[in-house]
Amino acid sequence: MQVSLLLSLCFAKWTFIVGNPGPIEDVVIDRYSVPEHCTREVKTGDFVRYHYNGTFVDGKQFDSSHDRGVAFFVQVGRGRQIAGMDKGLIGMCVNERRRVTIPPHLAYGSQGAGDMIKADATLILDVVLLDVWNQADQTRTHSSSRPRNCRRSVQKSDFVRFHFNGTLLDGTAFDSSYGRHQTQDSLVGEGWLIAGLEEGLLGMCVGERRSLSVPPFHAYGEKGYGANVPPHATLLFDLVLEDLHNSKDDVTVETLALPQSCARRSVSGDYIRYHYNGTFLNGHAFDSSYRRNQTYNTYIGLGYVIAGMDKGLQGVCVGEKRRIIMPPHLAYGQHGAGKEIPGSAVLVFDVHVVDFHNPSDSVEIQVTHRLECNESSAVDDFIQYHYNCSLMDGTPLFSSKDYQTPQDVTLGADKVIDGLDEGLRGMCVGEKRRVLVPPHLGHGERGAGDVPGSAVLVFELELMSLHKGLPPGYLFVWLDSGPADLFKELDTNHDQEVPLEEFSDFIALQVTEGRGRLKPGVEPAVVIGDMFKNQDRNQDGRITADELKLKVQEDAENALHEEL
Ligand SMILES: [Ca+2]
Ligand SMILES: [Ca+2]
Repeated sequence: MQVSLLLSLCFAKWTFIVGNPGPIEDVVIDRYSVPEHCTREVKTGDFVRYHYNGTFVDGKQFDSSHDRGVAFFVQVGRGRQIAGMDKGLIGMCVNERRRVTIPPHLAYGSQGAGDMIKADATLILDVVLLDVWNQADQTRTHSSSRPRNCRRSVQKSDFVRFHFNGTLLDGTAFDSSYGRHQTQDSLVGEGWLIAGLEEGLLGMCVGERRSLSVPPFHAYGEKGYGANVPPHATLLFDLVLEDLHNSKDDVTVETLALPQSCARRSVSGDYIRYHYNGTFLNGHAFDSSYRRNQTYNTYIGLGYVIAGMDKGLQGVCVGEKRRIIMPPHLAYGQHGAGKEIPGSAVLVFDVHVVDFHNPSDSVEIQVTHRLECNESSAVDDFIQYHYNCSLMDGTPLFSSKDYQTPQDVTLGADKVIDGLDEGLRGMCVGEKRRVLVPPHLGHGERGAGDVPGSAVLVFELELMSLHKGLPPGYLFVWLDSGPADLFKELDTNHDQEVPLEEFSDFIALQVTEGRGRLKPGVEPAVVIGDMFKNQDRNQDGRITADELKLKVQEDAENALHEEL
């Protein structure tokens, strides 16, 4: 305060006082330290902040702004400081150090100033310039790196997250978002930020780096801010825009890759299995299902996942790759989630849809090689078939080609997953099919072996052989009405008893001649042996006329009993 008084004492009256001529006529300037780069030199009318140390020619100090810790602020060339300083600062650069020797007639003249400065004193001011600006200045913006693909740039009412380093014009750091390890977050154009930042952010792309020079009247002005921004300070910012959205934003979906065919697109209520890479707009990754080597699985449209994902996964095809960009109000909001996702972050998910299904789905059958036939596979039939089983993304799981013979099964016997059993029905021998089995008809939510939980399975099937089956419990059926007197037909040598050999020969002949059919899928001898045992009630190795009671008749009687 004292010095500002001293230096700003009205000197107008001295200008006409002719004192003793001093040793020098004008200020003498020694620019003993000039910065390499000087973008601007002080001109008349500029406002400056500078530190100084004032001494007399004998070296005795009369004043120092350093001692007070507050730089001196003044407009240059307007008579608001001693004339010698108005002259002595012209052409000075920030961080330049000069020694200005001021003859008394350009200082306090023959009257001196107070007790401290005697009459006709020559003053030596050692000055370092801290800041220079002008009322005509504007916020200056320089983009040092702008991404090639800039889809969007900052507009008024956008919300931004940016990093910055803030320095004063002399290089002193006053603030940095990096030091806080979090971005500076703000609405733009709503007065949340100083005017210079608002202006400097407009038009920025995510990933762009800008340097700003903000005059104090677009920054913190005459009050300064906190301990680090002095009054009347020009501020320099190095900005990097990290994130950008508007509260009116909706989910953005970009298709990255579509499969050649897409028979069906997902709708609410579908259950989707997908892989994803999650990044922020600046490209930094925060999560990946690939890293866990496990798909993310969810119902969509039912609120099980963040709203942006619920929306972004609508209408996908199996195998599709899409990018889903969601603003924070459709993701984790202004508070973020965990350590990974900061508040107000826009999330970018690159999604690969592995499969989806609906709990109401049935088996989907596509005939890829169609044949006409009289007899197609049905429940109870014994069939042989080849198959390749894979996931919807093509990952192979099982194949009958790994074995020497085709797979065989009796349909409807609960020997294979329900969806496969169903997919094998109605086939002609030689027919080929592609069958999609939803998990509830496959291996369910838990999966099995290499089959992931809730996976849709794809079967490529070919029916190799078909043996029409018998109803459950039957070992043999007549294809015509059968003989009227069965025992007589069985007992070919007419000795009133039928041993196994006689029985076997007879049944084999019926099968060969197409009059009857044995239960398929088991060795005929085994089936016939079982039939024989069923009829040989006393187990003496011979069937008699009394014992003979075919299963068909027994069943007919049973049915009759039940009716009764
Ligand atoms: Ca006999
Ligand atoms: Ca017997």
